[in-house]
Amino acid sequence: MGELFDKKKYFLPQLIASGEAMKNGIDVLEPLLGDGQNSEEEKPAVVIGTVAGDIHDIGKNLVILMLKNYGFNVIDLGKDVSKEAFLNAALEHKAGIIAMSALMTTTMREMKNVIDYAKEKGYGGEYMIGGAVITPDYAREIGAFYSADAAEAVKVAKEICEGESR
Ligand code: B12
Repeated sequence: MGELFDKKKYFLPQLIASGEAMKNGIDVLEPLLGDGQNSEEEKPAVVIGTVAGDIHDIGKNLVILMLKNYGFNVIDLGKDVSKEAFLNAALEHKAGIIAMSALMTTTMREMKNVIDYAKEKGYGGEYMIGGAVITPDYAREIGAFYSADAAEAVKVAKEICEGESR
């Protein structure tokens, strides 16, 4: 869909329809994949959302699907999530990881705002970020772990739990 959009063969209505189709597909897959209860030891909670000003959520939803399937307790805050909402949910659920998605160059900066705000308020967990515009360098720069896709997100989340450093 992304490639056809870039080539101007598809337009916004098709993209919105693809987003809906993806969501419906995930709703079908999720119960079939189980809840990951049998997988290894108990994993910490992960609070996840698309940052403020950004409504792209297809990639984030794939990351959630994979993390849940590997036994993580994922709290999905949805899209256009404020820094206050990220922090409040992380504290409420005692989350070990705040995970953020951003698909636009304009909204990726919000990730740093969330991290600065959470640190200022004393949150001691880790951060994991992703989305098409995010690079490993940017993640390092703002003090977050990076993952390029949903499968790698599971690997990175496991490494965070095992106390690996960036
Ligand atoms: C689908 C889409 C939309 C849909 C979104 C539907 C939905 N429910 O998400 C709709 C039509 C709503 C949309 C709207 C807009 N879009 Co749009 N959209 C796209 C498109 C075509 C595909 C994005 C996508 O879903 N990819 C598929 C998923 C699976 O990939 P992904 O998100 O990258 O996720 C993977 C990884 O990145 C990673 N990942 C993602 N999140 C996270 C999070 C964590 C924690 C981790 C670890 C990993 C991770 O894992 C995922 C799975 O492997 C892209 C173009 C492109 N080629 O990427 C443009 C694109 C992102 N959109 C763009 C723009 C500009 C907009 C609009 C502003 C357009 C407009 N003028 O209104 C609005 C934005 C409104 C807003 N405020 O957010 C631009 C952004 C440009 C930029 N660089 O800043 C792009 C790049 C298109 C372009 N070439 O111009 N869009």
